[in-house]
Amino acid sequence: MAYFMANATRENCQDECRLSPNRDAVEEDLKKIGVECTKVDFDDANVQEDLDQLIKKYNMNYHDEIHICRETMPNFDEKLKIFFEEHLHDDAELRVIKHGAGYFDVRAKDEQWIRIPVRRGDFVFLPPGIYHRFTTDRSEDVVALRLFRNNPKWTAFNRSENGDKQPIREQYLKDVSA
Ligand code: KMT
Ligand code: NI
Repeated sequence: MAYFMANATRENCQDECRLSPNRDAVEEDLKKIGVECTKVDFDDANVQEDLDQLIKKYNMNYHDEIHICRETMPNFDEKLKIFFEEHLHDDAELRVIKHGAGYFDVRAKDEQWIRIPVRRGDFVFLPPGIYHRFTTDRSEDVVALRLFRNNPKWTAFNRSENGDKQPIREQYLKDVSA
């Protein structure tokens, strides 16, 4: 279950970072900003059908696999730093967590961060133009499927740099203001 999160730094971002008292974010909170979450059962023999359905529903063609792991990913600390920098993309970010656990943080309308904890079987859809960031939990070992159409535009535009100037940001704000 997602929740509105406390301030996080690079040092504590792999902890839960809950507000005290906790404040859950409900499906409606996520819907308002265009975020969708669902589940896939990797322990079901028909998991490929579930994945195919998602690929079809979101009009994707392919998926690949990314292993975010301290042991195997070169420049792990640098990569995590990039993932956790508030950014947006021209294309949607669709991820299914196959192994491990982490957190997707997304900006709510009032600029608060909503934290979406993810683990094996969780699917997350982040619309193009939404500000977000990602971190693994302290185990630092996540395998994720990335769903995409040909040549996805996942260049990260950081908020601290030129994110606000991207046309997709304007489009996104228009879409969620309706
Ligand atoms: C991104 O673009 O922020 C990512 O791909 C995050 C890692 S996927 C679990
Ligand atoms: Ni991203």
